[in-house]
Amino acid sequence: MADCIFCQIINGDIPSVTIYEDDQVKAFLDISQGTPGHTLLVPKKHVRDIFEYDDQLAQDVFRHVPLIARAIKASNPAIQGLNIVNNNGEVAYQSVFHSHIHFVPRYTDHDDFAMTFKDNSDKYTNADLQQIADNIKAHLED
Ligand code: DGP
Repeated sequence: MADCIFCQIINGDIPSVTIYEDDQVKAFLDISQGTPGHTLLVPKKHVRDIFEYDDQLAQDVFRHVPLIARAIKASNPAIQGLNIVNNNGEVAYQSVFHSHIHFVPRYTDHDDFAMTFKDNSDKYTNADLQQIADNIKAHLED
């Protein structure tokens, strides 16, 4: 897509610092470097978000996740952990609408990345949870 910044990176029209590339994917440093080594893995095929993946694309992209994760971890002994994040939709903090997976190395529990969600477990009965699960299960074949 001509006006997609990640397509332009994939095509070499915009420079990026590449970590890995093959026919299906490219991994490059995120310009924001939320923490040092912050990397993005993107499919070369333009898809907006996870909802547009078919099985083949999922295999082509997600099979690279451990490879990239291990390389980042091995690159710096100060890395204690790694958050792997995939934002889908503006409400979920997606700002570039070419699907991508963030790899954010973690150095300490007060480095420059945070991810929190509220514990609402006291608001749900087992029946509520079962109903939610049944509803999701009913859509697995969609
Ligand atoms: P998200 O908010 O999940 O859509 O993440 C988009 C990321 O893309 C954000 O962390 C910054 C990164 N980014 C945006 N523009 C560029 C760019 O031109 N080059 C690189 N390397 N990264 C970019």
